[in-house]
Amino acid sequence: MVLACHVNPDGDAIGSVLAMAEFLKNHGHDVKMVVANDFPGFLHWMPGSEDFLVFEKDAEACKTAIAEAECIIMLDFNNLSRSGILHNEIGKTRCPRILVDHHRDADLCQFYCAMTNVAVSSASEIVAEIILHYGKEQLTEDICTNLLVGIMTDTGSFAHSIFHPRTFEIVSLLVEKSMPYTLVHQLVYDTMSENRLRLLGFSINNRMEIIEDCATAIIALNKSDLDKFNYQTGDTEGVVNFPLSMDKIKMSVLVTERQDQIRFSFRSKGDFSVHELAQKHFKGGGHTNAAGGTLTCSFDEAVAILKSVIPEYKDLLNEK
Ligand SMILES: [Mn+2]
Repeated sequence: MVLACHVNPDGDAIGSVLAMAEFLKNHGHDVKMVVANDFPGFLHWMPGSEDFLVFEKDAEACKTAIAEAECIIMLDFNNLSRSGILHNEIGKTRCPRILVDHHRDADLCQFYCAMTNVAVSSASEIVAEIILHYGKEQLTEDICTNLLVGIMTDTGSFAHSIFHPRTFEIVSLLVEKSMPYTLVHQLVYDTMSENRLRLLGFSINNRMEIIEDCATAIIALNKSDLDKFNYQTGDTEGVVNFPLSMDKIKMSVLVTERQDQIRFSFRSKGDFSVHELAQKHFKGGGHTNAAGGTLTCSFDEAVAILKSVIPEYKDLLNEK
């Protein structure tokens, strides 16, 4: 059995896969975990994460695992295209694919079976429900720690994306057995390099632009900005959230220049759907308040396209 998560994995992707993998192993299954590229350093401590097969580092092992799988479970993404370079390998297989996800607009044709719910905090929350279905005693310390990371990171430490009290009930079951919550929080959030913190300061001070009449903030970082701070994977994680802490801002967008594409990260408050905007204009999507997208064009063109799209949403962005 192969468990896969999306390219550029975050805490929820890694946490949900690790927890599901351990649960299945505890029930005698042979499980391999695959991901397209490495995950950020602040997730490397997560129990079991050293067993991930990373395509970027070991393509052959990933290809073999996927080719031999009798079943592939995809967690925290809902379209094969989000699995990055794994896309081709998974696409070649004929085994059943199972989806466990919380993003909007799943392409259900790609799956044999789908557990998808957009009204939960995270894929980790769905995995917790699946495991709890078999009983509380199935929760081990490592399962709890990994699921806690997933829920904590996808909700910004329980600040958003919580749609019902059940999330807190699950979290309370997890913290009973997990590593101490304050330690988990510290291991994820208090691990910045000096460069990363300075990049955050630079992003806000030097690269944040406010579009007043659209209640929007844009932070655009080109390759030389990132190089200046010796950018490492994950260093821009969370940067997009800061502008939303301003009262007057309803949408925040981070644009970053990557090797062969321009990446967009969108966040919003309230009912304004960045999912729809990202889907319509930036070949992406995600959730109502958090979405991503990419364009393959120059950095300047990408920023220009963004700035031409935003005014279309002026009325919605100004709704109280
Ligand atoms: Mn997620």
